[in-house]
Amino acid sequence: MRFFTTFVASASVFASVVSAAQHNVTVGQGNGIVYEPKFLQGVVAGDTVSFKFVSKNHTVTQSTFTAPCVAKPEGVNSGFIPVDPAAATQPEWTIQIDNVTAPLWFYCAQGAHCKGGMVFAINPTADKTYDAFLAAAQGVTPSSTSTNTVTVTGSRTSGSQTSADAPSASQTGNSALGISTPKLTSALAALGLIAGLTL
Ligand SMILES: *[C@@H]1O[C@H](CO)[C@@H](O)[C@H](O)[C@H]1NC(C)=O
Ligand SMILES: *[C@@H]1O[C@H](CO)[C@@H](O)[C@H](O)[C@H]1NC(C)=O
Ligand SMILES: *[C@@H]1O[C@H](CO)[C@@H](O)[C@H](O)[C@H]1NC(C)=O
Ligand SMILES: [Cu+2]
Repeated sequence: MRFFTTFVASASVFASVVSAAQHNVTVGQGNGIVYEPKFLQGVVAGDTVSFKFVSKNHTVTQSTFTAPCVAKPEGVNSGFIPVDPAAATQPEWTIQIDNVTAPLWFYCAQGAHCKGGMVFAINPTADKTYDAFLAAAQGVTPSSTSTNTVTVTGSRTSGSQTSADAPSASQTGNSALGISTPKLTSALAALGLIAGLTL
Protein backbone atom coordinates (compact mmCIF):
# COMPACT_ATOMS: atom_id res chain seq x y z
CA MET A 1 0.00 0.00 0.00
CA ARG A 2 2.88 2.31 0.64
CA PHE A 3 3.92 1.76 -2.94
CA PHE A 4 0.48 2.72 -4.22
CA THR A 5 0.41 5.96 -2.24
CA THR A 6 3.80 6.96 -3.52
CA PHE A 7 2.79 6.20 -7.06
CA VAL A 8 -0.28 8.44 -6.90
CA ALA A 9 1.68 11.35 -5.47
CA SER A 10 4.29 11.05 -8.18
CA ALA A 11 1.70 10.87 -10.91
CA SER A 12 0.00 14.06 -9.81
CA VAL A 13 3.28 15.95 -9.69
CA PHE A 14 4.04 14.76 -13.19
CA ALA A 15 0.62 15.88 -14.43
CA SER A 16 1.09 19.40 -13.12
CA VAL A 17 4.48 19.63 -14.78
CA VAL A 18 3.33 18.59 -18.22
CA SER A 19 0.31 20.88 -18.19
CA ALA A 20 2.53 23.98 -18.48
CA ALA A 21 3.68 24.50 -22.03
CA GLN A 22 7.16 25.54 -22.99
CA HIS A 23 7.17 27.99 -25.88
CA ASN A 24 10.37 28.32 -27.87
CA VAL A 25 11.62 31.48 -29.52
CA THR A 26 14.77 31.77 -31.61
CA VAL A 27 16.75 35.01 -31.35
CA GLY A 28 18.83 35.98 -34.39
CA GLN A 29 17.72 33.19 -36.75
CA GLY A 30 19.72 33.22 -40.00
CA ASN A 31 21.99 35.95 -38.64
CA GLY A 32 18.94 38.22 -38.82
CA ILE A 33 17.76 40.97 -36.54
CA VAL A 34 14.68 38.95 -35.71
CA TYR A 35 12.76 36.92 -33.16
CA GLU A 36 11.19 33.78 -34.57
CA PRO A 37 8.24 33.62 -34.11
CA LYS A 38 7.62 37.36 -33.84
CA PHE A 39 4.90 36.88 -31.23
CA LEU A 40 3.15 34.16 -29.26
CA GLN A 41 -0.59 33.76 -28.79
CA GLY A 42 -2.42 31.59 -26.28
CA VAL A 43 0.24 31.67 -23.59
CA VAL A 44 -1.38 30.83 -20.26
CA ALA A 45 -0.26 31.33 -16.68
CA GLY A 46 2.39 28.83 -15.71
CA ASP A 47 3.80 28.52 -19.23
CA THR A 48 7.43 29.21 -19.86
CA VAL A 49 8.99 31.00 -22.81
CA SER A 50 12.48 29.88 -23.69
CA PHE A 51 14.61 32.14 -25.88
CA LYS A 52 17.46 30.49 -27.74
CA PHE A 53 20.16 32.91 -28.91
CA VAL A 54 21.62 31.65 -32.19
CA SER A 55 23.66 34.53 -33.59
CA LYS A 56 25.36 37.86 -32.87
CA ASN A 57 24.70 39.68 -29.60
CA HIS A 58 21.08 40.44 -28.80
CA THR A 59 18.85 40.96 -25.77
CA VAL A 60 15.28 40.18 -24.81
CA THR A 61 14.24 43.26 -22.86
CA GLN A 62 10.75 43.96 -21.58
CA SER A 63 9.20 47.25 -22.66
CA THR A 64 5.71 48.70 -22.98
CA PHE A 65 3.27 49.00 -25.85
CA THR A 66 3.62 52.77 -25.95
CA ALA A 67 7.43 52.89 -25.69
CA PRO A 68 8.61 49.75 -27.52
CA CYS A 69 12.34 50.54 -27.43
CA VAL A 70 12.61 51.66 -23.82
CA ALA A 71 13.25 49.20 -21.01
CA LYS A 72 10.28 48.92 -18.67
CA PRO A 73 11.29 49.83 -15.14
CA GLU A 74 11.49 46.60 -13.11
CA GLY A 75 10.87 44.61 -16.29
CA VAL A 76 12.69 41.41 -17.11
CA ASN A 77 15.84 41.66 -19.20
CA SER A 78 18.12 38.95 -20.52
CA GLY A 79 20.96 41.43 -20.90
CA PHE A 80 23.30 41.14 -23.87
CA ILE A 81 23.88 37.52 -24.82
CA PRO A 82 26.67 37.15 -27.38
CA VAL A 83 26.79 33.92 -29.35
CA ASP A 84 30.03 32.21 -30.21
CA PRO A 85 29.45 30.83 -33.73
CA ALA A 86 31.86 28.00 -32.98
CA ALA A 87 30.20 26.91 -29.72
CA ALA A 88 28.48 23.54 -29.61
CA THR A 89 25.55 24.81 -27.58
CA GLN A 90 23.66 28.05 -27.81
CA PRO A 91 22.64 30.17 -24.82
CA GLU A 92 19.05 30.01 -23.67
CA TRP A 93 17.13 32.34 -21.39
CA THR A 94 13.78 31.30 -19.95
CA ILE A 95 10.99 33.22 -18.27
CA GLN A 96 7.84 31.96 -16.60
CA ILE A 97 4.59 33.72 -17.33
CA ASP A 98 2.50 34.20 -14.20
CA ASN A 99 -0.18 36.60 -15.33
CA VAL A 100 -1.72 36.76 -18.77
CA THR A 101 -4.25 39.48 -18.02
CA ALA A 102 -2.36 41.90 -20.23
CA PRO A 103 -0.10 41.43 -23.26
CA LEU A 104 3.66 41.52 -22.71
CA TRP A 105 6.07 43.47 -24.92
CA PHE A 106 9.78 43.03 -25.60
CA TYR A 107 12.58 44.40 -27.79
CA CYS A 108 16.27 43.97 -28.49
CA ALA A 109 18.38 46.66 -26.82
CA GLN A 110 21.36 46.21 -29.15
CA GLY A 111 22.19 49.30 -31.23
CA ALA A 112 19.33 50.19 -33.58
CA HIS A 113 17.86 46.67 -33.65
CA CYS A 114 14.57 47.77 -32.07
CA LYS A 115 14.07 50.58 -34.58
CA GLY A 116 14.97 48.00 -37.20
CA GLY A 117 11.98 45.95 -36.12
CA MET A 118 13.46 43.51 -33.60
CA VAL A 119 10.47 43.37 -31.28
CA PHE A 120 8.47 40.56 -29.73
CA ALA A 121 5.11 40.18 -28.03
CA ILE A 122 3.25 37.68 -25.88
CA ASN A 123 -0.54 37.58 -26.27
CA PRO A 124 -1.04 40.76 -28.34
CA THR A 125 -4.73 41.68 -28.63
CA ALA A 126 -7.08 43.02 -31.30
CA ASP A 127 -6.71 46.36 -29.58
CA LYS A 128 -2.95 46.28 -29.12
CA THR A 129 -1.62 44.37 -32.09
CA TYR A 130 1.88 43.17 -32.86
CA ASP A 131 1.84 45.25 -36.05
CA ALA A 132 0.99 48.44 -34.15
CA PHE A 133 3.78 47.69 -31.67
CA LEU A 134 6.23 47.08 -34.53
CA ALA A 135 5.24 50.31 -36.25
CA ALA A 136 5.73 52.25 -33.04
CA ALA A 137 9.16 50.65 -32.61
CA GLN A 138 10.24 51.63 -36.11
CA GLY A 139 9.08 55.20 -35.60
CA VAL A 140 10.79 55.68 -32.27
CA THR A 141 14.47 56.37 -31.74
CA PRO A 142 15.77 53.79 -29.28
CA SER A 143 16.62 55.48 -26.03
CA SER A 144 19.92 54.82 -24.35
CA THR A 145 19.71 51.55 -22.50
CA SER A 146 19.19 51.52 -18.78
CA THR A 147 21.86 51.17 -16.15
CA ASN A 148 20.35 47.74 -15.49
CA THR A 149 21.52 46.64 -18.91
CA VAL A 150 25.03 47.90 -18.31
CA THR A 151 25.15 45.94 -15.09
CA VAL A 152 24.02 42.80 -16.84
CA THR A 153 26.66 43.15 -19.54
CA GLY A 154 29.39 43.59 -17.01
CA SER A 155 28.55 40.52 -15.00
CA ARG A 156 28.00 38.34 -18.06
CA THR A 157 31.25 39.24 -19.73
CA SER A 158 33.03 38.41 -16.52
CA GLY A 159 31.59 34.94 -16.84
CA SER A 160 29.26 34.88 -13.88
CA GLN A 161 26.37 32.45 -14.06
CA THR A 162 24.70 33.44 -10.83
CA SER A 163 21.57 35.48 -10.43
CA ALA A 164 23.80 38.53 -10.77
CA ASP A 165 23.62 37.80 -14.49
CA ALA A 166 20.49 39.90 -14.58
CA PRO A 167 19.49 42.87 -12.48
CA SER A 168 17.98 41.66 -9.25
CA ALA A 169 15.28 44.29 -9.53
CA SER A 170 14.04 42.44 -12.59
CA GLN A 171 14.07 39.07 -10.92
CA THR A 172 11.79 39.78 -7.99
CA GLY A 173 8.53 41.50 -7.29
CA ASN A 174 7.33 41.09 -10.84
CA SER A 175 3.96 39.52 -10.23
CA ALA A 176 2.14 42.60 -11.46
CA LEU A 177 4.15 42.35 -14.68
CA GLY A 178 3.09 38.76 -15.03
CA ILE A 179 6.57 37.30 -15.26
CA SER A 180 8.82 35.50 -12.85
CA THR A 181 11.97 33.49 -12.50
CA PRO A 182 14.05 34.51 -15.47
CA LYS A 183 16.95 32.16 -15.66
CA LEU A 184 19.86 31.55 -17.91
CA THR A 185 19.79 27.93 -18.90
CA SER A 186 23.02 27.44 -20.78
CA ALA A 187 26.64 27.65 -19.91
CA LEU A 188 28.02 31.11 -20.45
CA ALA A 189 31.30 30.58 -18.67
CA ALA A 190 33.34 31.25 -21.78
CA LEU A 191 31.67 34.56 -22.52
CA GLY A 192 34.61 36.57 -21.35
CA LEU A 193 36.67 34.87 -24.01
CA ILE A 194 34.31 35.54 -26.90
CA ALA A 195 35.56 38.33 -29.10
CA GLY A 196 35.01 39.84 -32.50
CA LEU A 197 31.26 39.43 -32.63
CA THR A 198 29.41 41.69 -34.97
CA LEU A 199 26.36 43.65 -33.93
C1 LIG B 1 10.17 23.64 -26.99
O1 LIG B 1 11.36 22.93 -26.90
C2 LIG B 1 11.32 21.87 -25.96
C3 LIG B 1 12.69 21.31 -25.82
O2 LIG B 1 13.29 21.14 -27.06
C4 LIG B 1 10.30 20.84 -26.45
O3 LIG B 1 10.20 19.79 -25.51
C5 LIG B 1 8.93 21.52 -26.58
O4 LIG B 1 8.01 20.62 -27.14
C6 LIG B 1 9.05 22.73 -27.48
N1 LIG B 1 7.78 23.46 -27.46
C7 LIG B 1 7.04 23.63 -28.56
C8 LIG B 1 5.75 24.38 -28.37
O5 LIG B 1 7.38 23.21 -29.66
C1 LIG C 1 -2.21 40.75 -13.54
O1 LIG C 1 -1.92 41.80 -14.46
C2 LIG C 1 -2.90 42.82 -14.45
C3 LIG C 1 -2.59 43.76 -15.59
O2 LIG C 1 -1.24 44.13 -15.61
C4 LIG C 1 -2.89 43.51 -13.09
O3 LIG C 1 -3.86 44.52 -13.05
C5 LIG C 1 -3.22 42.46 -12.03
O4 LIG C 1 -3.10 43.05 -10.75
C6 LIG C 1 -2.27 41.28 -12.12
N1 LIG C 1 -2.70 40.23 -11.21
C7 LIG C 1 -1.87 39.68 -10.32
C8 LIG C 1 -2.45 38.58 -9.49
O5 LIG C 1 -0.71 40.04 -10.18
C1 LIG D 1 27.48 42.88 -26.81
O1 LIG D 1 26.89 44.14 -27.01
C2 LIG D 1 27.08 45.03 -25.92
C3 LIG D 1 26.32 46.31 -26.19
O2 LIG D 1 26.65 46.84 -27.46
C4 LIG D 1 28.57 45.30 -25.75
O3 LIG D 1 28.76 46.15 -24.64
C5 LIG D 1 29.27 43.98 -25.50
O4 LIG D 1 30.65 44.21 -25.43
C6 LIG D 1 28.96 43.02 -26.62
N1 LIG D 1 29.58 41.74 -26.30
C7 LIG D 1 30.40 41.11 -27.16
C8 LIG D 1 31.01 39.86 -26.65
O5 LIG D 1 30.62 41.54 -28.28
CU1 LIG E 1 19.27 42.47 -31.53
